[in-house]
Order: sequence, then C-alpha cells, then structure tokens
Amino acid sequence: MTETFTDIAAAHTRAASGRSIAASTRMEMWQGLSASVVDRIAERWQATHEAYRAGRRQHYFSAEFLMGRALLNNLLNLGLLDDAEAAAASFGVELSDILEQEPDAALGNGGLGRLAACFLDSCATQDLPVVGYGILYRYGLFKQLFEAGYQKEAPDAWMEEGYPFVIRHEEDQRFVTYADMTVRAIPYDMPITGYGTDNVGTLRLWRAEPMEEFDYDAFNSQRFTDAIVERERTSDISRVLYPNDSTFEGKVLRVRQQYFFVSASLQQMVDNHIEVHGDVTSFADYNCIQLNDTHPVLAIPELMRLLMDEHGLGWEDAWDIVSETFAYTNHTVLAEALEQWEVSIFDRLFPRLTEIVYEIDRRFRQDMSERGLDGARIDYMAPVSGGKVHMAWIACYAAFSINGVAALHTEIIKRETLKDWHDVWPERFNNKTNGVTPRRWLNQCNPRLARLLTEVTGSDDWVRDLDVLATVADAADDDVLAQLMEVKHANKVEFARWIKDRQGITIDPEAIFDVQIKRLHEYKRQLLNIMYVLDLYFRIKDDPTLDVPKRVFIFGAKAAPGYVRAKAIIKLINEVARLVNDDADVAGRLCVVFVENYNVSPAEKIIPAADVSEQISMAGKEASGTSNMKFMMNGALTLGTLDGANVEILDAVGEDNAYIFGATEDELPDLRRTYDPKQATEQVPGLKRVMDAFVDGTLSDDGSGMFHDLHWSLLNSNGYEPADVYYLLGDFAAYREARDRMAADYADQKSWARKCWNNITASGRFSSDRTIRDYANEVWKIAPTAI
Ligand code: Z15
Repeated sequence: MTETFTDIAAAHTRAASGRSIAASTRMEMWQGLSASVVDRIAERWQATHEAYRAGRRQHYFSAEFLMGRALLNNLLNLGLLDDAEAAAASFGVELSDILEQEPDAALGNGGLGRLAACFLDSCATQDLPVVGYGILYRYGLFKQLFEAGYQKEAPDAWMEEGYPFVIRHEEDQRFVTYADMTVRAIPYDMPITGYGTDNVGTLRLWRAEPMEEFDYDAFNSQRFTDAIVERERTSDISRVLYPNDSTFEGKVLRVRQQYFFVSASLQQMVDNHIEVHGDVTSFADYNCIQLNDTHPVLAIPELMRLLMDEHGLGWEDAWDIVSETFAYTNHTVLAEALEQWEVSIFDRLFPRLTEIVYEIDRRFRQDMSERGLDGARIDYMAPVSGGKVHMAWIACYAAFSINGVAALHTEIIKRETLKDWHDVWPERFNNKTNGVTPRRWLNQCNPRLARLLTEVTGSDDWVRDLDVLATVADAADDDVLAQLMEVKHANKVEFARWIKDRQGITIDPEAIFDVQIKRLHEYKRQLLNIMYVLDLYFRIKDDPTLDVPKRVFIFGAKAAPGYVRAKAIIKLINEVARLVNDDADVAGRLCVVFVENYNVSPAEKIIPAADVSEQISMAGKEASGTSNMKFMMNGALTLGTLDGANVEILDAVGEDNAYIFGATEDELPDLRRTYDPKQATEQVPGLKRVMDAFVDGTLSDDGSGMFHDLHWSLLNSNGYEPADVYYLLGDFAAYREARDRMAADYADQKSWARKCWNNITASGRFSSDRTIRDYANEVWKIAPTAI
C-alpha cells in the first residue's frame, strides 16, 4: 500500500516529538511537514545535481540570502498544498497555525539579500544550473523590539529549535586557513524548489567549526575553558550576520566571514571541475561566478591563489581564467557603502592573498600607464592605495561584466561612481533591472488576487510567465474591477486582524492603507513621510471640518544598531503615532502603525493589503528598490520620486497610473546651488509647524536631544555635508501636493481600481524571471537543463 502524505507527515512529526500526534506541538508538526517535503524531493534533487554536474554552470556568491519562510513556498511549488491541508486536518489543527510556527530565515538585511533569494527561485523555476553560496549564520538579522518607542535588538537564534530545510554534508567539508587559524567549513544545503518543474536547485550555506571537536589535551589538563574558548573562536566566524545595510564597517570578523565562504566555495568548485573535466585549464568554460556586491570579492585573489599555489598555473594563465570567470553587480552609489579594508588587516589575516592583491595592483598600474592614464587617476583606481584595499576596484578590474540594478542606476555608475572604469572598458558595463519572484510575492502572499488572475487569464500560466498578465490589461470590465476591489478589501480586513493580534492596534479597513516598508535610512526619507503625517494632523486640528479621506499610515523598518540618526527617526515615528492615535480629535480619520520586527513574513501580510506604495528616496540614491515592484504586482499605486526602478515602473504603467513627484536626479545639482532649507521652512505651507513640533515639546524624546539633532541636521551643515542632505524640505511641497491629490483620487473607487489593474497587468517586466533570463543569456551564458 502506498503511503499518503498524511502518513509520512505523521511519521516525521512523531520522530520530531517522540510523542503521539495528539501530544505533539504545532512546532513539531511544522518540523514533521517540513521533513516530509524534503523526503518528497530528495530523488529529484539528486537527479538535478547529476544533470548540472558536467555542463556549464553558474555560481551566485552572496554574503546574504534573505529567504524568509520555506514550508508554504515549497508546498505550493510542489503542488502539495491540499495534501498538507489534509495532514493538518487529520492532526486536528489548521495548516495556517502550523505555518505560523516557522521562523524566518533572515540571513540578510534588506534588498540585496532578498534579491538573492528571489533569484534562486527564478533559477529553479527556469531549470537553470545555478547554485547559491553563502554563510549559515547562527543568528540572523536581529529581532526588533520597541521599548518606550525606541528600537531594541534581540538575537535571532532562528535554527535553535531545529530546521529541516538544511542538510549537513559533513563529507563535503573544506578547510579554510587564515594566518592565525584553520577552520572547518561544513556545507549545509537548502533545496530550492521551482514552480511547475521537477528540478530542485541548491543554496549551499557554510558553517564554521573547529578542526577538532575538542582539544582533548587541553580538555583533560585543567585547561577545560581554554579548550572551549578555542572552539568558540572558530565558530565565531559564522555566528552572526552583520546588521548593516549599505554601510561599510571595517571589522576583522566580517572580512573573515567573507574569506571563509568564498574560499570554501571555490575549493569545492575547483575540485568538482577537475573531477569532471580532468584539469583546471577549462575552468572558465564551465564556471561563471556572479559577485553580489563587493562582499565576495576576495574570491578574485583566492581563485588566483588556488590556481597558482594548489594547481600549478603561472600568473598569466591563472589571470586569464579569473578574468573570464567573474561578473560583478554593483548595488549602490552611496560612498559610505564602499568596502575599503585596511591593508594591515589583510596582511594579518591572509598574507598570501595580500601578496596576490599587491601583484594585481602592480600589474594594474602598469597596464593603465601603458594605456596613457595619468598618475593621479591610476592611483585613484588602483586596487591598493592610501593604505586601503579597494574591493570595488578589484572587482571592476577582474570582472568581464559589471552591472547596475536599474536603468538609472547603471547610468549613474557609468557617469560617476565607476566612471574611470567605464572610460577604459565601456563594453563591460550593462544593466540588469532587478525583479521579484511572482511565486512568493503574488501567488503565495495574495491567494485572492491569484485566483482572480487565474480566472481572468484562464489558467495559472502567469505564475511562471508574468507577461501573460499584459494580455488581460484591457479585459477588466466593471465586474472584474469590482472583484479586484473586493480582493483588496478582504486583504485589508485580514491585515487589520493580524495587526490587532500582533500589536493590539485597531485599524479601519475602509481607510486608505499607505505603506512604507524598507530599511530605515536617511536617503529613503521615512522622515519626510512622517513629516507629512504631522502636517496633515495639524491641518485637521486647525480645521476639523477639513475633508480628508481616512488614512492608515503603515511603517516597517529596522535601523542598523549603530545608526544613531536612523534610530532617532524610529523614535520620532513612534512618538507621532502616539500623538495621533491618542488624539480623539482625529480618531477614525488618521492612524499610524509601526509594524514591529519587519521581516519577509510580515511583508507578505502587509503588501497585499496596501493601497499606496511609498517610494520616496531622494532621486539618484536608491539603486533600484524592489518593494516598489512587489506593491505594483499586488495592486498598490506608487507614490514616488524618479529614482531607481520607479522610473521604469512609471514607464511601464504610464503617468495616469502612478503618482510621481519631486526633484529629479539631473535637476538636483542646480536646485542645490540656491537651496536654503531655512527659507523653505518659513515659506512652504505647513513646514514651519512640523519643524517646530520637533523641538517645542509636542513630541518627546525623553530629553535625549535626538529630535533636536534631526531638526538641526535639516537646517544646518555639519561642515562636510550640506544642510538637509536628502532634500526633504526641498521636496516637501511637491510631496504634499501629490499625496493629497492621490488620497482625493481614492474616492473614485472605479477609476482607482482601473489604475490598480493597470499596475498589476504591467508588472511582467518586474518578475525576477525576466531578470534572470537576461543574466543567463547575456552574462552567464547558461541554458535551461531540465532533469
Ligand atoms: C542593499 O540592500 C542594497 C545595496 C547595497 O549596497 C547593500 Cl550593501 C545592501 C540594496 C539597494 O539599496 C536597493 O536599491 C536595491 O534594490 C537592492 O540592493 C537590490 O539590488
């Protein structure tokens, strides 16, 4: 008799709990269902490894993979949802309750890490021979708590209760050597299922462990604690994800992490290549590596080392291979994100790599002077200068492809950030506009909309080919639009219930849900958003008869623990929330919600319920943005600046279907020349009142002075940056006008619904399937390989 999924899930649940199903916890049921999924795909996973083994393959190197939850995603990909429902029913619980047990795998900070996760999904769905490589952090991104409105951080021990979706492969261990220690790198593989395919991709995450379980001599000779300490020092390497997003912090442990995972991954790749193809000379014909930002750039000197020191190649032959292997993605133009390591740190940790980096530097300088570049320019571009190793410059020199992540961003790096490299090698530069996976970000998180789209298009083909939606762009009659609004309304009701449960806040589903969710950073201008909220609050206080549509302002954001001003903005938003939510004069009209501990799974609840997508970074600063695409797919309208991928969203939907405001990237330099934030404060309607509220006691920072600092930074230069660096006061009037107009437009529900439909059906080009197809065809040169 064949075993049903329920039988298998029950067996795995009992194995996890050691008890009867009736006595098992829902967490143990989650373990049981998850183990059943792994059981179900094991044979195909093996077959996929074998199918990819001998052909050309792609390797995605990233310090971050922000995976979120895995179980529901896998059930949907494998067509197991009904089976899982049946299993849960037989256990006497709701499947949704089981799914809610799963911790987020938050092995990333924000956009860059989540992009890597979307890419893996698209590679698997399109049968592409791609493996992701990263670090199995024991602690993912910190948990955010609010205490008296302040952000507090708590450790995220996400695997502590066991995690069935990673499989340890002891037999595939490698050793990574630093000047002062050697550590074991043990791979843990996560299966990446695709939608509607049998192929199963792989994410390989390395964990650091001591060479010996224990130093037994030390252990047995009264030096017990020394033996433990040594253990801890090696395991330190994969202990924690650094919580900075787009800011460089020159910590030794961080560069150890970087070397750790690239060295282990390259050793394995080279070994595999030799095993299959006999020797290392054809390595670049079969292997390509995408560097997700500069975090894995040590792979460049490390591959040189392996080819020369371990496999006997000379410099030229090794460099030929290296320069045909690597492609580099740049994700930011912010200067503070550029990785520049002290040469002394390099020297202390990896002397051989330092030698190689110096030789790369020497040859680079020679090459450039032969091309006729002047000394100052060569020194600026050199891999080593001013006592620093410049990771981006090494990447630009060695990589055959350099790409930005949205059209505008790629133009800016060509023109400014990486101009000197573009002058020398224009052919290396290309754009790959980001995308997001429609599996997680539409089909999975928004089942009501998914059903409607399947009904209108006649099949679920759109889940694998989002361009299908364009064929029904004009098919929305009044009935479809009414259904669309019903879907949105139901999602808002569900979100309201969720936030009530989670944070005790009551919100009105009839209100406009206006959302900004992303890392807290000054350039993203959450401060501008909350300033508008304050302004609107004062306008209603001044004139209670003012006709303003009901609004719920939703925020979600983590600040890097050391980013003082970002933390001040969090406190400020929480204080405005308190002011507004406690004031009976605006009750039922305005409400501010700060979703605590924003992460992938909260995003899956928030986005389907959103009406307005806030994408308000100062033009030129947000490389792409990816939440903008998720909102669009789920029928929220963009309120944004012409920045990053917003430009392409506007292009896709047309200006009647998006709300664009503010200074553009090319206007800003001129505007800045005459810009006076003090004058703006006096002259722009509403601004003075808002600015005063920072410092006149309306909002309390408990005497810390942090609100004074925010106020001060908007009005004064600190000597090396201008006042109001991110042009909040300059864009305030335009933002207010666009946001007011947008809210007024919401009243015409039918015309609003039409805009939402236009956004959804135009979102095909923002599927990461499109992005990945472009990488595969234009950079990686790999083809789908179905098992
Ligand atoms: C990060 O999340 C991003 C850029 C970085 O340089 C680092 Cl270190 C982290 C983001 C960009 O800010 C965002 O605009 C982009 O959409 C995302 O990467 C993915 O490319």
